[in-house]
Amino acid sequence: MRNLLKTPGRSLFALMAMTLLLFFSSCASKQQKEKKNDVRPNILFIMSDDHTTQAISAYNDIYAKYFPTPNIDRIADEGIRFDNVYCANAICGPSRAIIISGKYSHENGYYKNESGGHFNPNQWTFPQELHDDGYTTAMVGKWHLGTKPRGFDFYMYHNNPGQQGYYWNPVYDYNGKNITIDGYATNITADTAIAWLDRVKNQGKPFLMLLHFKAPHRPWQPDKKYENMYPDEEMPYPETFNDNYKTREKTAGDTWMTMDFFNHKDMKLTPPEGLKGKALHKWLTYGNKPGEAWMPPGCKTIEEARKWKYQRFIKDYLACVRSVDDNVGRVLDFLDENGLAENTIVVYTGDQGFYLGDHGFFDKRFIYEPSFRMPFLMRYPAKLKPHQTDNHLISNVDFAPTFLDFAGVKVPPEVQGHSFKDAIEGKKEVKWNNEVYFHYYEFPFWHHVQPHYGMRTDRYKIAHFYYNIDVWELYDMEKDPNELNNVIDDPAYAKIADSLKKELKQLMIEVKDTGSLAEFREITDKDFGKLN
Ligand code: SGN
Ligand code: CA
Repeated sequence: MRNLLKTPGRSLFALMAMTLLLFFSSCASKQQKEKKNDVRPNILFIMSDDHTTQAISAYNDIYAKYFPTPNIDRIADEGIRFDNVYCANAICGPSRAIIISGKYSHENGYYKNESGGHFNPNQWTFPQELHDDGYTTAMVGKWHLGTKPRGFDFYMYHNNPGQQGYYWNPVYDYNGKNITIDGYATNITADTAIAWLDRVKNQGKPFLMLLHFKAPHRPWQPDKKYENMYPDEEMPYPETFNDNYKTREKTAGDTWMTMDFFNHKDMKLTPPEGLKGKALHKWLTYGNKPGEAWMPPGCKTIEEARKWKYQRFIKDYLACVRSVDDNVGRVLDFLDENGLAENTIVVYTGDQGFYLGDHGFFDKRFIYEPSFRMPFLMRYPAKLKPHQTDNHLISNVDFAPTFLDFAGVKVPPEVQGHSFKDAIEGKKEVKWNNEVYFHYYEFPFWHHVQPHYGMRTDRYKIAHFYYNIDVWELYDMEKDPNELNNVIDDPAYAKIADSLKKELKQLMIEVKDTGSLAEFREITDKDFGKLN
């Protein structure tokens, strides 16, 4: 201030500075005021790990009679069930990275789980953006990206080695501090989410919560209360349970994810007494590798063994889903009881699909429908009509820009996805995706699925498996929705194959996945480092 009086130049500068300061402080207080009446929607993004459409009754699954999901279904009944949502890489960490960054794996740099390194936290993410734009933000549950979550006022994520999470007595990183909480992870994750929602509900700011259940991921351990409540009946088998992999011998026919690859631990067998350390580990994981297929007690034929393993697996998986569904119900009740339901966008999804005996598999990874397709349900009573179904082809790169659009926040140009808000609100003249893109890299661990890229259109799916084979596949989804007949060599499809290959090439240019096959293989081979 003293200098102000000395030289006219300086005083002018100081005056300007003061004016600016006053201007900004008035803006700030305006913002504060605005925040008080901030009516932008809250966003509650619920994502389970490996929960697939074939185990959600809103999608009319074959298990609905025995294991319905009434609470998850509520989101669809009171909002929209999306039937064509796909992940751009059907594996956990990479799918999560795509969702938060709005970019494909080759642009966000997070390609694989196994030796996939850490998600680069310096890049743009939608939670950080919403946080910067006045949202109060939290993430609870499975994170699985190695680096600490950024852009969250609160986080608590599974932080055991590998970050897969434990079902029982999970270890979490709680806002930077490692803690163990006694109990069952699905319940604890929901408890923590509800407690946080309760803390922020009157802050006068909209919230974003990522609520990520570890369940129903392997090793499929249900809560005690559901452990012995299984129906006695045999669970139904999916239509493709006995797939013989004809026309797909080198791809679907050459994996380590058939019923033969369930290990002793998956099947909850009791280890022989006295086994410890390495020997115990070897016994528990026996089944993981080729040549380790074992016969369950009392089974005489391979057919019996396959069915026995499927039954044990599916009942555990569905019992894990039951806890997820209960806890989704608790969270929805909390919104109701606190008058938050109307203005909260609730999404329920899984990080990819999953094989529940489909094609004779468990696990995911392939571009085939059961793992490529994601469940996606959305409710937003203030703006979206109930009882709707939606058929737009949507990719998980589109989630981030859609949330920003609903929040009225500008989407930065580097984001590769597109908002589907206008499309689902029925606005005319909306140009929408003709295809969804896919690229999977991890090989051979886990489960020996050949790296491949491809796309799905309304009618067709085309994919190129390229790591140490050179195989193209083409499916006519209208005639062959179960993808049992690869028609790439069928002369009747020659023209279509040709034009789809061209379309795919064009799409790869558009999404900037233009590396050579040798470069793609390098990604598969490269050790980017381990989590934790
Ligand atoms: C673990 C599982 C695999 C699974 C991957 C990836 N093995 O490694 O079966 O495919 O996770 O799952 S386990 O015996 O350690 O459970 S993902 O959901 O994280 O992609
Ligand atoms: Ca997963």
